[in-house]
Order: sequence, then C-alpha cells, then structure tokens
Amino acid sequence: MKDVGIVGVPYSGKTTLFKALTSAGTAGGRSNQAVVDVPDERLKVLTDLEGSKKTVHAKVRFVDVPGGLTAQGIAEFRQTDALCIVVRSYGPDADPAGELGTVEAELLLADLASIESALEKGRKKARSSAEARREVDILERAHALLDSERSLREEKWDEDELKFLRGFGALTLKPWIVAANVAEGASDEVGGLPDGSLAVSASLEAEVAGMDESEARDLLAGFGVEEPGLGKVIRASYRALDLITFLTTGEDESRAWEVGRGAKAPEAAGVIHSDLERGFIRAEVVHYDDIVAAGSWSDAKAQGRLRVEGKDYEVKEGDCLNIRFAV
Ligand SMILES: Nc1nc2c(ncn2[C@@H]2O[C@H](COP(=O)(O)OP(=O)(O)OP(=O)(O)O)[C@@H](O)[C@H]2O)c(=O)[nH]1
Ligand SMILES: [Mg+2]
Repeated sequence: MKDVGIVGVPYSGKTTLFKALTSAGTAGGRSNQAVVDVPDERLKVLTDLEGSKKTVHAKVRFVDVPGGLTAQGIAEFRQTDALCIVVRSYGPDADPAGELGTVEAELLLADLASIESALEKGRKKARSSAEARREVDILERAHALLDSERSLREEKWDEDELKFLRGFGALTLKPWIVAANVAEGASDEVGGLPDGSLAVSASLEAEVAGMDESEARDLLAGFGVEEPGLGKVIRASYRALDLITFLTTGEDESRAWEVGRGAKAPEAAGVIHSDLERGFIRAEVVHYDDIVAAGSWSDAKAQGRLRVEGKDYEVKEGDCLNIRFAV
C-alpha cells in the first residue's frame, strides 16, 4: 500500500479534498489519515464471472496535515511515497501556478535544511568512516542541486544513492501530482500547470462523498464531471509512482494488487505472499480481457488463452495470475 501526502499552501482545499477522497470526517488532531479502496471496475466483473465470495481492492492511504507544510507536516510527508499538491484554482484571486511555485520552493527549502544538518554531522564522522564519506558525497551532490533550485528528482541516482536519499525522506525525490482545486462546473483546463495536472472540485466532491455511487455520479455528471476525483487522483498517483495493477481471481476472492512497472512474475508473487516468491515455480497468466471474452478463467483456459510463464516474465497491467509454488 502506498501513502500519498496531500500538500499545499494554507486554505488551498487540502482537507476538503481529503474528505472527498476518503469520505472520512476529519477527526482533528495532528494529522488525518485514511485508507481507501482503489476503484477498479474489473473486480466486480471478475467477482461475478468467478462467483467469488469476496472482492478485495488494492488500497492507498491519504495523509492530510492541518496547516500543510509546517514542521509537523514536513515530518509526516517525509514518510509518504508520493505527494499530491493541491493548488486553489477557484475564486477571482486564484493563482494556481504561483501556489505550485511556492510549494515547490518550500519543499526545496525543507530538503536543503535537512541535508545541511546531515552534512554537518556527516562531515565529522567522515574523518573516521568510509561509509560516512560516501554519504557525504551523496549529500554534497544533493546540496548542489537544491542550491541551484532543482529538485532531487531531476538527477540520475544509482540504486544505493536512491535508497540512502529515500531513507532520508527527501521530499523533492518523491513523485508528485498536481491537483487544481477548481470551482464547481469549471472546465478541466487549468492554465500554467504542468502536463498531467488534474482538475477536481474539492467542495463538490466532498458534497457527494457520502452519497451512494450512482447518486454521486449523477450529481457530478450534472456539473460535467465524468469521473469522481478519487479515481483521477489515484490513477495519476499510480502513473507518478510507476505502478501497475495485476489481479487474482477464484471462488474465494477476486483481488487487485499493485506492483512496480517492469516487475517480473516472482516479484509480483511476492506481493501476494513472500512464500510465493521464495517457492515460485511458474505463473499461469490470463489477461483480464481474455477472461471477460471467454466468460471465466476456466473457459479462457479451455480456449487456449492461458499462458504458462516463468521467472523472467514481466507482469502486465490487467494480468490475472495464478502462482504455482512449492516451499
Ligand atoms: N468555494 C469553494 N470553497 C472551497 C473549496 N475547497 C475548499 N474551500 C473552502 O476553503 C477553505 C479552506 O479549505 P480547507 O480544505 O480547509 O483548506 P486546507 O488546505 O486544508 O487549509 P489548511 O489545513 O488550513 O492549510 C474552507 O473554508 C473551505 O470550505 C472549493 O472547491 N470551493
Ligand atoms: Mg487542512
């Protein structure tokens, strides 16, 4: 499960969006966190076709911190996997591009401050430790980047360097998406924001959050909104995190799982259970579309649409997997 931090300048609509995405009342306190199902219409189809007793969605956790990028907020956001930057795009004085710039500058400064203090400590240790010297090298490169107002994401790091910087909770290393909080009924086009930014009306979405699904869709459609914000935000987050969804289905349950794009079958098996990765023998694979076309997993198999794949197979979006393993 991935954690997505909702960041933005004060009053940009973070908490409103958080409530809309999670249908959760805000408990107040230091931060709001809620785990929600990743919407996936394929699961209902599989559940019906296979007669599954349970339907289990992939999950994502959203984190909202009152006041945004306060010291508390920065500490919380360091733990997340991705950031959703909310910029206010409604009202006569809206300046979404300016707000985005402000947030980016704050994220840069937060990283700069933490890297400077780590450098100070690291340089002392570096006199006696080779490990610390390597870390200081990484920190110095990171510092130079941030100092020229570039985020850490813009540099090519090798796996070890990435691991170190991630462990550090570097904010500008995290993938991020931009959500423009637009007025009800506004178009999806918001000027001045990067490609791939999405538009949501946080207040409208929060209004429909408690309604049942078809009622909510009708009301949103009345404002020209075709898809609820949750789906949009999660899809954009998956894209930013480079995740794909694979599925498992059967009598017990139909279920969605997430894995990094490019993952091989054993790694995907390991998402389900570490035993399945350790004892991986082969994967039986039927693509979701083939199950739907055939009418069920076993019909797809009967029609020769089931493939047997080995440990080098790269799992594709929408693959349904049955892992054969022995431990
Ligand atoms: N008209 C309108 N008002 C909104 C919208 N989104 C938020 N607001 C209002 O703007 C104010 C601030 O919204 P919040 O969601 O609390 O903003 P926030 O980003 O969480 O603010 P902080 O936690 O204080 O940083 C509230 O009064 C909301 O009702 C919107 O889409 N349309
Ligand atoms: Mg708030």
